[in-house]
Amino acid sequence: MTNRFVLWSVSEGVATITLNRPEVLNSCNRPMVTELREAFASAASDSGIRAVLLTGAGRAFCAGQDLAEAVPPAGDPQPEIGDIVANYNSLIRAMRELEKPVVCAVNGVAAGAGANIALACDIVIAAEGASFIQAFSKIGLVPDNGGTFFLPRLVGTARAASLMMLAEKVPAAQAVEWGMIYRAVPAADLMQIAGALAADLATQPTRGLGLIKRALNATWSNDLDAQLDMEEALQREAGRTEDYLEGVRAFQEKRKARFVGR
Ligand code: T3D
Repeated sequence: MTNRFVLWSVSEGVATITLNRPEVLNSCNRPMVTELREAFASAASDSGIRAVLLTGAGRAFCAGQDLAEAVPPAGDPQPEIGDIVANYNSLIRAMRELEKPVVCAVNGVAAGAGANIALACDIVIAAEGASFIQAFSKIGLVPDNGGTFFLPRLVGTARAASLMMLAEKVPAAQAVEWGMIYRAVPAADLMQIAGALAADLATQPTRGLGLIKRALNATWSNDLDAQLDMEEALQREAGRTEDYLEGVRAFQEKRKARFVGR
């Protein structure tokens, strides 16, 4: 994996992925999105990795698409931006298909694609000074990176439509109040709190957590019958894991469980 624009480190079962173009608020050029996707693929293929922590370097989480890359030199024809979006789509699919928990530590502004990359994570914790902006409409574009999927499901259509059409900044506290993210914490504590959460998740029953993620992915399109059938199938799978037996034994023996992630 080449690491020009994305930092990658692994410790105690947690892969920390850091967007690293702080001079342009970690806005995404194509190689950065490719590196990010590769990082999630590495997290998927390495059984030693049991949780992912995603954050940004510097004062921002991510300002979305690198607009310097998107706009052609004066006089050149209008660019075809479908390829840029297709690259993002592969990233969002990789994030949602990764059957391991992804914690996002939003350290500053998350705008455009950056906001929706955060919303594609499983548990989002933001610094109190961070904010979320569906910046797309300001430049004549449509929310992408799954924004039109995640946001209305998180906050309802009325709020989603307003945020997308007005491109208003949503401060972290309001994002919590609206159910867009999980927690807002003091900036100085963000990495400690998010890191401890990811580290704890990395000691939990990884297969079970992955199956929860699969069920949550499906619940937005399944009807009740289909979801009940899916729960039954997933529970059969979870019931065959070593971690299930260990969890029950630990309960019976009144001790802390030692989960191995399978
Ligand atoms: O090809 C396609 O476009 C399709 C894909 C689209 C997906 C998208 O994400 S579209 C949305 C793109 N993002 C935006 O429109 C957000 C643009 N940025 C902003 O609105 C503001 O920068 C922020 C609200 C995020 C933060 O404002 P502020 O005042 O804290 O910082 P700033 O001064 O605006 O930015 C600091 C530097 O970062 C500045 O560079 P400089 O002047 O110091 O050399 C600025 O140009 C640069 N920067 C910020 N955002 C981007 C960026 N450079 C390139 N691309 C950016 N998106």
